Amino acid sequence: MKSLGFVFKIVVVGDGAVGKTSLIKQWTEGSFRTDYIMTIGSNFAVKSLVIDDKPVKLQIWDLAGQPHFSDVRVLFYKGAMGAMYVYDVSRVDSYDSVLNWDRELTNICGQIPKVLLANKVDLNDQRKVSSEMGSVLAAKLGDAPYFETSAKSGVGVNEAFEKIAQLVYELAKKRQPA
Ligand code: G3D
Ligand code: MG
Repeated sequence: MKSLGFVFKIVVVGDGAVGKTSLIKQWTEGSFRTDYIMTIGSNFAVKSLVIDDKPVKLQIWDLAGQPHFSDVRVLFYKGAMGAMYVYDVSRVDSYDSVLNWDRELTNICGQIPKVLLANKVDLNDQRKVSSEMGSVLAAKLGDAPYFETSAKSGVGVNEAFEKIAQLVYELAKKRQPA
């Protein structure tokens, strides 16, 4: 089969202000293109990387203020091959929301690879959600890989994006005829 490379749609999901846009910016800095899709009210960024010596393009969709369970939300999720769930370690409510986000996404996408990001770990003295709580949630998400990140310092950010790319790649490879 001719190798055209892969394009993967990845959605970044979580409550407002947890750092989704900042994480995407941090990861794609210097090597990205963003497009705004007006009908969906979302930005997406594209970044190329190489996995297994193969060119892979990640199309990262950034959830903005779309209302829950609306038609545009469905369009946002549709075709996603991987998901990054983000919460803010200084806000327990954003941690509690993750399972709701997972329910909403799973309704539309079924089971797809996911990773969990505990963001803003640079805010040490304001931290309310422990690493243990993070691990418990990751287990509930079907043993999703768990990362502690800071979009501010950059800690953990590459690792999280590379992990979701790897997971989606492995699944796509399995599904593609040799
Ligand atoms: P969202 O896209 O999930 O809504 P944003 O979140 O990326 O817009 O971030 C919301 C606010 O949190 C921003 O602050 C941003 O700078 C800040 N932020 C994001 N990630 C981190 C982080 O890892 N550490 C710290 N300390 N702050 C972070 P402002 O003040 O610009 O609204
Ligand atoms: Mg945003």
